[in-house]
Amino acid sequence: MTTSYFNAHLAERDALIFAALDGEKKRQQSQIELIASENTVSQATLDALGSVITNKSVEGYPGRRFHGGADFADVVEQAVIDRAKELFGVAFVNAQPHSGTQANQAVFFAVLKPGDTVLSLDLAAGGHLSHGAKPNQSGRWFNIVPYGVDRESGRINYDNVEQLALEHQPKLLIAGGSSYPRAIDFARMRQIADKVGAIFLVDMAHFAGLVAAGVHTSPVGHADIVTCTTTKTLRGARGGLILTNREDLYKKIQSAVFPGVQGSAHLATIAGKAVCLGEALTDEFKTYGANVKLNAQLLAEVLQRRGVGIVSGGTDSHLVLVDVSSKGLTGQQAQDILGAVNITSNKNPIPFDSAKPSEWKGLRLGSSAGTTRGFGKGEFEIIGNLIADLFEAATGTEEERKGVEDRARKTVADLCATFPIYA
Ligand code: DSN
Repeated sequence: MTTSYFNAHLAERDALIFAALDGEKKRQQSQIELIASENTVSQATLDALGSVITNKSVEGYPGRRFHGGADFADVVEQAVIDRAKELFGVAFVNAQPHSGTQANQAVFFAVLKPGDTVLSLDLAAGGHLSHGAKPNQSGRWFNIVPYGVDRESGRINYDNVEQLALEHQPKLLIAGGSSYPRAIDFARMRQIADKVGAIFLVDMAHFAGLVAAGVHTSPVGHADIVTCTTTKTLRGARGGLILTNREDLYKKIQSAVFPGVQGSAHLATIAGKAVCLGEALTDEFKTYGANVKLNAQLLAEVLQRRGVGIVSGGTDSHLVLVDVSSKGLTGQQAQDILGAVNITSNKNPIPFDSAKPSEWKGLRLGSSAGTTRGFGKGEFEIIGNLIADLFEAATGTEEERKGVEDRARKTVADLCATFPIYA
């Protein structure tokens, strides 16, 4: 093998991929990221993700591997386990799920049989694909009973959840999702699970970083099992974790992840998870988490003040679900309007929305990535007003629309230049 194989960097070896990754870096540097599931990882996390440990195959768990040469792999995976235990105050951790969806799939594999009943938040009400959406394996292989939210308040109606649980006797009750902006009453959900003997799973993928920072109620102590991703508010590598205090469930989860639904561990990702969990244990991260929540609340307030509908009237997390039909728009139109001025967001269903994505009325926004680059109160006030201006101009004259768009593009460019990333 020539030395260039080991030493030449991407720019020299693969022009197509180098250009795409360079373009992506520039895109992230020059756009305001408001997608609620995204964040911007540290250079230290990037270093771990791009490290030589990607070459190593390991099956099994630290100290009990099927492959030799696993000493350093064990150090890395054990660091994730120890740090997650400390961060979330749990007894047992599985560090290997490739993503939040695989974490949930492993939980299903550990505690259910095909055909068993699961009670989970409906996708349109803020749930997640892997909690029983029809096209997902969870929705195909299990009997899913969805619960929703109140039409008026946009919040979970716990009496309704209890009624459904009593009627359908689920084996698994799930709380959490991808676009439910409000705090969940974990204690009440625990009571409901206990009434019917269900296992209680909380998927805190979106708000795990806020739990870590101490600005969101922790599901640990209420749930039998907690899953999460290490991306999103936890601001780390793209992967999953499973946490529990129950040794009986831990044993089932261990064999459900490997060899149940996964093979060899992705060690570079696991190294990235370790780095971000180490960062999340610092005081700096606690301040970050508090700011993420304050910034999301401010964004919701500004938009509401400007007559933009906010589902549930606000947020208790990093996530703001906007009803853009309040400004005569669809979610897709709103996403495109913001995209045209370099603000990234995603269309989303809102409760009781159409099943067709092209008709969705929602736009999901999040404050995690903006807060990471240093945006505070002043910047989120500007961003909220910019969004409202753009929505209003969309139904104005061509000249008005162009004027607002030009100003917005300049403001976005100025904000990104003032708060650079990976400079
Ligand atoms: N669950 C998806 C989301 O919330 O956007 C991806 O993480």
